[in-house]
Amino acid sequence: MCGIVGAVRAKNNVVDFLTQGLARLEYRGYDSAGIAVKTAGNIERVRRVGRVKLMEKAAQAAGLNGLIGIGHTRWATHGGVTEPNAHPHMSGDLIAVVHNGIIENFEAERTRLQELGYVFHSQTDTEVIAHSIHREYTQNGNQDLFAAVSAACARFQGAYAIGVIANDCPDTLVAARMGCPLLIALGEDDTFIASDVSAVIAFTRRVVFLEDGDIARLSAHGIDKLIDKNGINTKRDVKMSALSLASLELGPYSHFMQKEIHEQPKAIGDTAEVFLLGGFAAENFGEHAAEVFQDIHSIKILACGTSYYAALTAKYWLEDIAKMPTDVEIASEYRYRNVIADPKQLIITISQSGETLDTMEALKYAKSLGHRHSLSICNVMESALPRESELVLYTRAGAEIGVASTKAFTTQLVALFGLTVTLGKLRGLVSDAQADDYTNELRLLPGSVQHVLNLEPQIVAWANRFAAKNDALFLGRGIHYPIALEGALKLKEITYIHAEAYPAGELKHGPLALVDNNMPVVVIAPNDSLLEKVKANMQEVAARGGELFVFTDLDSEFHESSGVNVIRTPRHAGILSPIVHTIPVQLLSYHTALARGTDVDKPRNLAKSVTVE
Ligand code: HGA
Repeated sequence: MCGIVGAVRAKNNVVDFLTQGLARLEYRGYDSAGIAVKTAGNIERVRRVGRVKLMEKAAQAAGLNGLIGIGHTRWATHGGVTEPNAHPHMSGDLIAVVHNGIIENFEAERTRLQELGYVFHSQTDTEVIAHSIHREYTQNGNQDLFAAVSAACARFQGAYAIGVIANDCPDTLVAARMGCPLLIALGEDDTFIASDVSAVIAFTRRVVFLEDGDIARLSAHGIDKLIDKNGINTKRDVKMSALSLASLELGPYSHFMQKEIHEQPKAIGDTAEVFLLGGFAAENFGEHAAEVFQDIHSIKILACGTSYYAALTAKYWLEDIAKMPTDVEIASEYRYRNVIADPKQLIITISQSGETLDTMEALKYAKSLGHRHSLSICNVMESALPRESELVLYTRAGAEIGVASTKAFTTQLVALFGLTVTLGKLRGLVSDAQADDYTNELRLLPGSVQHVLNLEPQIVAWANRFAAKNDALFLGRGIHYPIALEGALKLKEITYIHAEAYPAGELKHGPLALVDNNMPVVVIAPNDSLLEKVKANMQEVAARGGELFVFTDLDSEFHESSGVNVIRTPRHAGILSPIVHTIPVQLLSYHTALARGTDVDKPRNLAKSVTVE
């Protein structure tokens, strides 16, 4: 959440990089955008409420030009969505700052700085960063910007990634990271900072990922100084990013969400390839994974949002196939609970970005309690969670830009299924013949997903009817209950229709009271052992005038009738059925959002990569 960029260049105007970079990072926050550039005169700032495009036009009209600058696209945490609250924030005309994160002790800092005579112009926590650096910088005459940022950072509690420039220091950009992502990118005569690699990839592929506590001083020629959390001079490896520019472009699609839904056969196939080529081998998860997997007797999965639903689905597989007791918990709840730690319980964290702060803090908490083993399932290389974990499996979904997660979810499921079979084999519960069957299921999966994508026209027809509704219920049973939860979440996120999901058997214990002819009820009802139970639950809805929208399989004998609409997937996908049945609920939400005219890729109040608590 919140995207930050910055650049110090030897020859070229920074404005084109700042605006292009912010456009790439807009999925991280889109309340307001702004840049600050050291021009031939002072630092000049352009900020606008709304999208980067608006701000870019204003920057062009103002003719901003300079070799050093910073930029920001905001997802507000402290203070409303207003221009005075938009970043960059300044202290006088001397210091300009962009910030991603939350300064938890900002009230005490603000009081201290006000007592020193500083006047605040915004409601943000970020403004204390600007004034605090100003104070350190000017205390003994303008000194060293790097030292001032270090001294100021020592005062802050909370999470931040910041970029700082000073009016009288036109060759130096200072960057600091604590808990929020930040990287440095090295060009020929340019040095950049950005929240993620998508912002810089059009300029350079050479990147340095900062670690928590790092503070760096940058010039156009690279990193002049870098200290770690202990204040020790350090060096970080330069990595070549493999991210493709094409993966960041829309191509023939109207929305990133649409593109990402349709990329699923490939993303799933790419992720499954880990197990198709490497077998269900422990080494897929790290060099010492076999020892770790032998040393555990249960699993706890910590995650948020869509990743949490992937975890709930995996619980069924892990307990059924690998007989591994599995607990699933929302990361932001876990971290504030008195937990009884178990060193033989493997902690798994799941996060698309690998930077989700709640999940990260939950992992740190688990480790502090004495959990010895951890595994992360993430989609972004070099992100924070894998770095903090003993083992990792990267999903190969490619860049996911749409705020509502789609291909990240289904590839997480593939990874979790691969983990299940791997553990099952190691524990002697999955024979070679069974493993071969699972391999075949994985091989067929991209094709099954493609077949469901081909059902899109039928789903569009349903979506047009959903568009007029205010509420919806999603039902599933067993391993398809988490898919009902994911369907309801997708609908809420991008259509703003109030949606809830229940295990179908739970309907009569309360939510049935909501059912009338205005309440569409979506049922995930594949042909599995619970089908007859689900059918009985559907009768309860039909008897009360509710309209049913049933996603089922070819062979499960449902008949369309008044109040019962049916879409069939072409084949029952067996153990991987939850993955296949995710696709229709994604398409239903996407097309309902189109029919309602909402902003599919940038739904209100949300942003991707949740790096604040
Ligand atoms: N706290 C700052 C930055 C918010 C942020 O990083 N969101 O992801 C603000 O509210 O402006």
